[in-house]
Amino acid sequence: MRLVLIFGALFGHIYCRETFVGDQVLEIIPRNEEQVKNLVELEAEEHLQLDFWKSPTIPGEAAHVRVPFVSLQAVKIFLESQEIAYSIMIEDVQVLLDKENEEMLSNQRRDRNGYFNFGAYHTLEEISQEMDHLVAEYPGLVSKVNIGSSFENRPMNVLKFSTGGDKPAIWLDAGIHAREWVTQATALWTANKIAFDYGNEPSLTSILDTVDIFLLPVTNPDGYVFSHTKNRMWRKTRSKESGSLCIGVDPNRNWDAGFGGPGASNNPCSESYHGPRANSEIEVKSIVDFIKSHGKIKAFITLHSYSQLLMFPYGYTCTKSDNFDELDEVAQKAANSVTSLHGTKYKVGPICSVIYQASGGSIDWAYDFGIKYSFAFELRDTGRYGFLLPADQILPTAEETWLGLKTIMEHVRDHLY
Ligand code: 0X9
Ligand code: ZN
Repeated sequence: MRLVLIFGALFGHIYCRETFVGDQVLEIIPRNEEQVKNLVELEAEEHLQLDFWKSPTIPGEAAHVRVPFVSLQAVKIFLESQEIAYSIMIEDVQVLLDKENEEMLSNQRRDRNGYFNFGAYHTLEEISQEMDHLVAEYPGLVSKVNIGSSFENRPMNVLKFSTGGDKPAIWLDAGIHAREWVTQATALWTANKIAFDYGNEPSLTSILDTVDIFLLPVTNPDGYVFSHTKNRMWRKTRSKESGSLCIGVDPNRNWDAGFGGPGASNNPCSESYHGPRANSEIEVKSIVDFIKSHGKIKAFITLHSYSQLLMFPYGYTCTKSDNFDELDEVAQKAANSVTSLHGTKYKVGPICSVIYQASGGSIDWAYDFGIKYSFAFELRDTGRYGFLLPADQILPTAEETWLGLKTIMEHVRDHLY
């Protein structure tokens, strides 16, 4: 059996999976506007194949970039010639991937009793199975709602937590960006937590006695599968468009909120390509349709990684939202809840000031649609591992995030409108 697994791993590596041997992730800190401009220009150099994990913004703020081995020398020479300070965040991306793979192949993913290991990364199939298992285990509370299919025809299944009746609801999604693996894992842990705590933990119990919760753990299933089987760094959907060789759209630039504006690209090969039109991605459209037809969604929360941020609208504009003060207060309180468990520090604010102007994002759409409690989390870490967060951080991440989510949900419960 072991041998089969080892050969499977080797075969996967050599014949179909993209490797990142010698790729480094650099942390680059521009000192002044001139250096920011240089980095923005560097980001636009297509031939270098740079993967900006965190884009340059303002002087003093770090940018993170994965540099393919073949471009390393050129990039370092460029940075040194411009006297831009940088350090190596990840020495060799493939070393981390090998470790991750080894863990995925070992049998740590179910414990001795056959129970699902929430502290490991899982394939889409395993996640689906566990969702079914949860529905079977808590039939009076949890059900599965199919809201559509992905571009490659995979079902988009939402877990509905409801104590019955026609209640207002909270929406929670994860994994709209494929490679942000800690988010899908956190969502699944959260699903299990909600089911287990109902009737046992007073706060969650009172929340579910007042509102339903809809939880979509894998918003971008095609991308997630691709990130497991072909390219661990995949972010976008897997949709194809005639006239371009490049595949996929950034599903968090595809919502009908300032669509096509600043912070999105019209280049189909870009990692932040907004797509041919708003809602062109069936994954986005399916959520929009579901939320519109439900009619009583009062909060919209989305999980991303990484950077440890808790954000609210707007991203497409830098003007303040109507209930800015309330959102800021709730977010601050939720971030404090997150921090209370393991000391993980979060930054709080509107998308535009906390990261960058970014149009076509989900929470902006939700907010303008009338869902006034709209938040985006960026989970751990701040860059040591970035998207490649080791599996041993899944449980602490999920546990602390839950405290923040609960703080928001309590506020929603007490402020139904
Ligand atoms: O750029 C993004 O879409 C998010 N950052 S990530 O590194 N996870 O890709 C930021 C999400 C902010 N939300 C909106 N732009 N609505
Ligand atoms: Zn993301």
